Parts: sequence; structure tokens; C-alpha cells
Amino acid sequence: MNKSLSQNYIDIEDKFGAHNYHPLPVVLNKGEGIYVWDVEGNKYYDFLSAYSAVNQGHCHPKITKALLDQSSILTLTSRAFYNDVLGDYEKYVTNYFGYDRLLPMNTGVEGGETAVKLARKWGYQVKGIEQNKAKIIFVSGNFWGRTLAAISSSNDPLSRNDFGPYMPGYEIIPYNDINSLELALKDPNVAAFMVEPIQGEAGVVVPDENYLYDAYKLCKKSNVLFIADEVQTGIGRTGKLLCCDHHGFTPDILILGKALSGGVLPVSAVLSSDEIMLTIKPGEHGSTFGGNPLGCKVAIAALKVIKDENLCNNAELMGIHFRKKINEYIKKSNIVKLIRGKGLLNAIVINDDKESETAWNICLKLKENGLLAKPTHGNIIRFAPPLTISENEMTNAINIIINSIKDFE
Ligand code: IF1
Repeated sequence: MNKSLSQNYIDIEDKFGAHNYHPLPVVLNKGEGIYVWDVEGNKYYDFLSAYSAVNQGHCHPKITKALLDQSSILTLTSRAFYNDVLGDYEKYVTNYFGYDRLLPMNTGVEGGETAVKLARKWGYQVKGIEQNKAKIIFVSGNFWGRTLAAISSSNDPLSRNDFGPYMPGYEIIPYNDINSLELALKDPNVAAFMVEPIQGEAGVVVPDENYLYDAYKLCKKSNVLFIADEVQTGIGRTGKLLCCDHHGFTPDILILGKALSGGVLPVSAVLSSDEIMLTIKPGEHGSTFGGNPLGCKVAIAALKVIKDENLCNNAELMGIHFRKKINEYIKKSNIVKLIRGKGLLNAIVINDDKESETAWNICLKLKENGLLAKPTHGNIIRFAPPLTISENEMTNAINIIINSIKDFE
């Protein structure tokens, strides 16, 4: 029997790779803008965008040019020496987001680790918390990566089970519950509250309109740092540069990743004030690759694309269009319960129990019809195309989604 080309790639991963993922059975070998192609040459709308890392679209020519240009000049020096790009990058990004200082890392989870370390240092050195008593508050359903520090704040058994013992000094409170936060903040040892402005992994869960602002105000009142994990929600995804921009406040510590490089390299960053950032001294934190000139050049190009192509605005408009059309469909649907999201970070909830395969089967049907999306938590499908999508393309994609779901009504 002749196996399909795709099946060969799937089999080889299955045989030689760790089994820590369960991908949709599609093997990609090319991407351009909002489209990706599989090894058989089929073309798809990419409605995942590598979990919001390719906001600027696949292989954006301005970003890949920055990569190519810098790759033949200087790629890595380590932080043992200065390089001639990092300073310009730090200046550019701090201006861009309105912060004093930046600490460069690589992956999103390293950004989260850095933020937690910074908050603890600040807690001891500025707030005056007694040694080893500092507490960080998280909300249930949070997700910020796979390290031990990150999974210690998780209440998802899949992320957590059999990986203990866990990091002490954390408290998990209910999400979107301002009274729980107010209560938790009564403890004077709390250094920070860390939160995703919209919960990504949990299934694009948008909190009540006032929650984030009220939480920020409560933190200020208690001399507690507000850490925004905008690794997924940041850089235009929700229709503004930052999701917190919808709510009119600036987090004390901001974590960025994913689209900071347009999905070209792992580039993350933590942004904060002089007071907070300067609590960490030479030798106390770092990374071999963090701040490398290649990543810095790529990230500057990636951020320029967001502004030059007005992608925040496009995300806002296309998101409204998307939710409007899907909501019209939901009125007649027995199977789609609701759509939620902001900008181009959206998800539909399938009216079926989490253990059934409906969402997975819809995603297989979407693939057959030329659109890639991924189910999460059994009955939720996330839709997050690159922010460069045009109105026509969005209309076509919506038709594919509706026609695919119709088969399951
Ligand atoms: C996986 C989901 C997305 C994140 C937020 C930090 C990180 C992430 C808000 C860490 C990472 C990922 C990682 C990827 C799947 C994924 C994901 F499916 F879990 F829900 F994006 F939606 N903060 N999100 O969402 O960033 O270290 O990975 O660069 O772990 O399988 P990272």
C-alpha cells in the first residue's frame, strides 16, 4: 500500500518524537501571509497563526529581510559583550509601548519567569516583604507555559499532574472575581498579581468589562504589582496594541513574546519601570540568547509592520465582522453555543460535552474545506488568523467555517 506523503511525515514524528502533542493531521511546508500549504500542495487559511505568533502573516518580506540581512553580519554575542543592536532595540520597544526599560528573553514562558522573579525582588527590596515570604497571585485557568514555575500556578491537571513538587509562594484565586482579588490582596506579603487580559489556553475567556481596570486599581491601592501576560493578547491581536489598552491602564510589568518576532524567532521581552527593573543587578538573571542582535533586528521589523500596515485597526474591524457573521449563524444553529473574543482572538463553543469529538471533527472538516483551526478543551474552537487578513478573505473564510459546521447540525 502506498502511504500518502503526509502520512510519511506523521509516521516519522510518531516513531522518533516525544508524544507530547496531538496535532491535526496536516503537514505544512510553506506559508505566505494568511495562507499555509501542505506537502500535497493544498492551500489553507491559517486560522491559528501559530497561536498568535504570526500576527504579521507568514514569512512577511520585511521581517524575513531583517533576518537575512542581520544573519550574515552578527547573530549572537551573548551578554558578556555589548552588541550594536540591543540598545537601539531596547530604545525602540520601550518607546513603542511606553515603558522605561526592557529585559530581553526568548520564549514567552521565560518572560513569565522573569516577571515573577522581578516581582519577588521588588517585593523584598522595595516593598519590604520579609525574606522568602513573597506571594504572587494568579487566577484559575491561567496558562503561561510549561516550566515548573509556570505549571505550579496552573490548575489544569493535564499541564500539572505528576510533575510535582510545585513552586511555593503562589496563590490561585477564581478568575473574573474582583472580590476574591480584594480578599487576597489583604495579605501584606503579596508582591504581584499576574494575569492574561483574555485567557488564551482556557478557551479565549474574556473577563467582565471592568475586571481588569478594577483589578489594576486594587493592586495600586495595596502596593502590589500588576503583571500583564500579553504574550498572546499583545501586539495587535485584540484590536489594540495591547489588550490592556482597551481598559485604559498601563501594567507595572508587561510580558511580550510570540508576535514580537512575527513568529520568525523566539523573542520575548519584559517591560517595566526604572524602580522595578533596576532591582535586578548584574549576574542575577539572564540568558545566552536573550538580546541577540538577530532577534532584536527581527523584532524591530516585526513591530514596524504592525504600525506601517495599521494591523491593530484591521484586527478590530475584521473581528467585528467575524463575530457579527458568526453570531447571525448561531441564531439558527443547534451546535454552536456562542462566540466570544476581541479583535482577532475569538473562539466558538460547541454545544456538546467536552469528551465528544465534535469540535475535533469540525476541525477535520474545516481542513478538508481549506481552513486550519484547532480545538481546545474538547468543545472550543479558537479562530485567530493573521491580522493582515482582508475583508474579502475574511468573508470567504467565514463561509468555509459556516459551511463546515452545517454538516454537523
Ligand atoms: C504550548 C495554548 C496558546 C501563552 C501565554 C505565555 C505563553 C503562552 C498567554 C508561553 C503560550 C502556547 C504555547 C503552546 C500552546 C499555546 C497556547 F494552546 F496553550 F493555549 F497560545 F493559546 N503566556 N501559549 O499563551 O509562551 O513559552 O510557549 O513561547 O505550550 O503547547 P512560550
